[in-house]
Amino acid sequence: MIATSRTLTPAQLRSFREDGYLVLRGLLRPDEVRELLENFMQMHAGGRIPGCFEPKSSEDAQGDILKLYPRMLHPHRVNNVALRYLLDERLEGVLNDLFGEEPLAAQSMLYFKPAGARGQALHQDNFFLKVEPGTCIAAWVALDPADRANGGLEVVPGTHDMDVFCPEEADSTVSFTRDYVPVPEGLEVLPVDLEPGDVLFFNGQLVHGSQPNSTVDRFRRSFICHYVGRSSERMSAWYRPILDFRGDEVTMEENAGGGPCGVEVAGPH
Ligand SMILES: O=C(O)CCC(=O)C(=O)O
Repeated sequence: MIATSRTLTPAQLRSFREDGYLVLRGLLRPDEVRELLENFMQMHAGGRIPGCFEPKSSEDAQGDILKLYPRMLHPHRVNNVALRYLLDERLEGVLNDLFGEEPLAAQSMLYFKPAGARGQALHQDNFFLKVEPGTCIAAWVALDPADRANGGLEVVPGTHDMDVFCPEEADSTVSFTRDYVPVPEGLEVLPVDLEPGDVLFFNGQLVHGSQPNSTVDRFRRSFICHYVGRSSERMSAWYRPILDFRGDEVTMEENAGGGPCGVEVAGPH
């Protein structure tokens, strides 16, 4: 499909270009949020889905709640509800405008992030997706209120047009992932509070992450999708198959190099 729709206002587009992120409030309706929540909780209740959802038994989890509620990787490959929302036409319209061309879908994830779960250290998505030229864009869909107490998303405005940084090692007591990008001098971390149905779009250079969920009784569930523009020439093969918004597979050359940091990254971020 050609990028013709103009979904966003000029001010919204300008804001995305200037800050590297944009929040659209209430993009999904309450009944749609409920549908997604019911869908993913049902999948959770169904247990292990090889390659997508790999929870441990209570015994093996050894008190780590994230081992009972690990994130789902690429649920759209095994679940039609996830696929439908990954390829939702409202997201397509926004992404058309943000990329300035046809968007393609590379990834979906579902984070349960229950009370007590660790967060995800600051990082840049394009360190992992390795999209060239250009970068990827994430659509982070809040399914619960996401705030400072339950480990909502944090962004570092000003990093969105910087190069990819070589990560350091994260503190594993507060992050379940390994890589950590320190906040560049002069910039600040900004928490983005969201309500269910709000969608945060951000580009793949923007440094972002989240703190632990410090509540005792609240999930912070989010459906997270990553997209690339049609004119991208190379990216990590881990995200194949790439789909257009009709659901058809699109081929793209593998970006096989180690990236600017000289590290092989093959896998989720
Ligand atoms: O939702 C989170 O806590 C972090 C998600 C994230 O950083 C990502 O999807 O790249």
